[in-house]
Amino acid sequence: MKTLWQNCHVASMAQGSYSIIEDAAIVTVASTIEWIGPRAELPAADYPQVEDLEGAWVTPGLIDCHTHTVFGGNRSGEFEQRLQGVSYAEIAAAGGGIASTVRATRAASEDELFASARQRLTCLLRDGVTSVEIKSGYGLDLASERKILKVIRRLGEELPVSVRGTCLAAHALPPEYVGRADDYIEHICAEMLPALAAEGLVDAVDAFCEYLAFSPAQVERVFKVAQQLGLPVKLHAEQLSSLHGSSLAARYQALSADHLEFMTEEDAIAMAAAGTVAVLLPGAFYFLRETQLPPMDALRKHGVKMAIASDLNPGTSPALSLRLMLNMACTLFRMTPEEALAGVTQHAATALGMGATHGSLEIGKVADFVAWRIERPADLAYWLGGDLSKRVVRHGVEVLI
Ligand code: DI6
Ligand code: FE
Repeated sequence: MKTLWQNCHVASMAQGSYSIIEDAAIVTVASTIEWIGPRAELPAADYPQVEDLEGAWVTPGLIDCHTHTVFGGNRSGEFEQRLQGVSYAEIAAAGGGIASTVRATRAASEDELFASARQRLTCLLRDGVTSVEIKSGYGLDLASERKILKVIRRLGEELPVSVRGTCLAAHALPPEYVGRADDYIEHICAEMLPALAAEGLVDAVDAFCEYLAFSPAQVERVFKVAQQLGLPVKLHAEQLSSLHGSSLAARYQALSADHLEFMTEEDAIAMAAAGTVAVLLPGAFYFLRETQLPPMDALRKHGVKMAIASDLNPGTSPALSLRLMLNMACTLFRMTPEEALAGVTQHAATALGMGATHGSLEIGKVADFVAWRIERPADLAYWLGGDLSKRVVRHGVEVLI
């Protein structure tokens, strides 16, 4: 089916800038953009279907490149405790924190996990998201990680969104392995990753490199196995302290290193050279009331591509709106609305290894786009959440969410 979409302005986000086309037209054939440009230059042809976008601004479909959408329970009770002065570390020591989500996730059936994750993912989709990455990491044993990764695959089959599944088995130490972190890493490397990869459940491998999680040496063992399995890697790095996990990630040609508040200029240089995207997560920064900003000047100076994501998770970023993250990236991290939008389109696509097909509106790319009833692109970072009026097109077909 060939469709002409017209009466719109486009922020194509090609090369990571607005790249505005005023009074634009887009021609889609099946799921691909066959032509895009100023309407005055539209090739004369027979267009069997014409859609009037009524002056909307069209952007690429938004891409949330870092989420932990699938988990059991939630931690709003801990949120109340923290507001009364109990620290994250104290809560964790009392069996709360990630461990409580692991218990709830292990206890939940696949259908229960699917139902709760679908609700959260639907919130993201209503905000214009057409691609999302979802990590495992609240199972921490083979059967539970498999259960989560299967739910992630099913979300991609049943909802109108492209889903990438990342194995984050190295997220935290499961209770069975307390005091034996190296043994757990060995279990991940020898059993979990090979089995889950063989079942086709893993698109990328992630780990949490932090003094309260896994060391760079332990992460490197996981990366080596990922490499042998032909899987790209990503890393939670420099969120709470500087262990130079981002430089390690760069050495393994990681798609991205994420969080990064405590990274150094040397880390930025290594990431730029490797093409590793910096995924910034303002929701977690905000929710934990952090004060150390990512080194924005160093990232810009060395040309590291910056993405923005929700980090949707029950402990540190219960964020159900990617557009709200755009606002936070601007207000908290001093990004420009243009940088922020590039961070949830072109650079987010690159952070998922989808940059060649997604993230910008160009001839030959996948026809995932949103037609927003806004006055200018900066509106997307300006409004604090809310359900902006929009039409969402995925694979060339309008989706109703
Ligand atoms: N970094 C985070 O902020 C979350 N995971 C991670 O690697 C914390 C997840 C949680 O508290 O449940
Ligand atoms: Fe995360």
